[in-house]
Amino acid sequence: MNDDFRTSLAAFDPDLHAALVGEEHRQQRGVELIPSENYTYPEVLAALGSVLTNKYAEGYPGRRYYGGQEYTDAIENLARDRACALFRSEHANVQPLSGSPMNQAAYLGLLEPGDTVLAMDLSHGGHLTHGAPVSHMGRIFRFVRYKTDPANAGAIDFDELRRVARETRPKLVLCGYTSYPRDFDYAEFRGVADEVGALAMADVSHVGGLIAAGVMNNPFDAGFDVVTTTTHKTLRGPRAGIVLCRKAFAPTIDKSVFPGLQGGPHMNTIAAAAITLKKAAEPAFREHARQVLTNAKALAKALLDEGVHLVTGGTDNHMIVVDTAKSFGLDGREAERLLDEVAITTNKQVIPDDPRPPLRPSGIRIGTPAVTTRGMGEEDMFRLADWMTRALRAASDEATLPQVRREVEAHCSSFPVPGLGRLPHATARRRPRRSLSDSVPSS
Ligand code: DSN
Repeated sequence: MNDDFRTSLAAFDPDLHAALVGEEHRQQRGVELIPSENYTYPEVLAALGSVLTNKYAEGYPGRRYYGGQEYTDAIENLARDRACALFRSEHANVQPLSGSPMNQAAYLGLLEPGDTVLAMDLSHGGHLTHGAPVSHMGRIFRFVRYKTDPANAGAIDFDELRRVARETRPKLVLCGYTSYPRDFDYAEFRGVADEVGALAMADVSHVGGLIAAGVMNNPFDAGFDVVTTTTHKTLRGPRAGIVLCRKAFAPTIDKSVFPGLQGGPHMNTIAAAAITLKKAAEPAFREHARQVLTNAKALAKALLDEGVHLVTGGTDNHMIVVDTAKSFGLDGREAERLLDEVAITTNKQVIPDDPRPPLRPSGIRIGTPAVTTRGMGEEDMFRLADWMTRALRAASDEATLPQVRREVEAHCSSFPVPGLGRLPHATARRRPRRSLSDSVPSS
């Protein structure tokens, strides 16, 4: 926010201004460990706040339903070309407004209502849009499940997956996750899809940035048909989605996104995504992605050294799933709350075959993209593990939590948040007591 805008907003809408400044302070003051969050680039913030938000651009470059598209066409083409180059894809649709519509557009384009989809079990890491019964997709399509194998360090149980595929003959084999700390062998999935005549689709939203940087496996290298990714997680961009696909599926996917599911694309967001994709092609981004993985391994090791139980016993990506029930005798909601008290933001998370309900699950999910973006390294991960374990062991200990919070906030003051300049004083009275996420499942 520039200073002129701050002054005029503060005068016009002091309540909104106070909340916005409060959020800026919250982001600066504490540690962000939610694995799907990140700090975007100042250039992205500028594009999101640009005049592109004024423009309607239904359709696609060269065939729009409104005039005045000479610049929007150029912007969307840049985003599409950069996405294709980065992910080695033959086609990209950059219009999905976020992750859920992105996956919905892919399913609705590729499938008929009632078709069977083989996807990851939700408690083993699958996403709501991968067919949770509470999602509309779960009502439209028939989702059948594969799981991970705890006895084999959380690897996908391909014997079981193949058996379910042979029995149910899915039209689509979907891989991807929102809470799984390992990489995938995409060729194994492709092999199963081929055997039963199914399409192969991957939702790589969590690891899109790591794949773009070449530090994790790319499903297109295994011949996948469709790959979806959000742009705001490891990619560090605006909140949006991209559907990537082989050329043969391009007309189907494009028709499904627009006019099938959405209206006017958000051209300010597409411009921000184009900037993000250019950044992701730079050598510095590859270094950043490597550090995200190094930090995740360091944090996992430090927690393991403290005797903490991690789902799958570690991590190969940016994410760690902590079994807080087994480690600290705390459900995920209580663990999330205690960590909030010390300015470390995490989210409660179900673990494989969790006996507890989603609002009081057995674990939390943490990840290293945001802290790495902020410049933290392995040494800082050891500090983080120490603060987390002290807070989670302190429970109702009055003295420990404020002490840990002071240490966290003092440390964070040396790591500026990208895009935040000099901050005005926050208005403490405006701080809400609890987050709305209490009433919504965490994926
Ligand atoms: N809500 C996202 C996440 O946190 O992983 C996925 O949609």
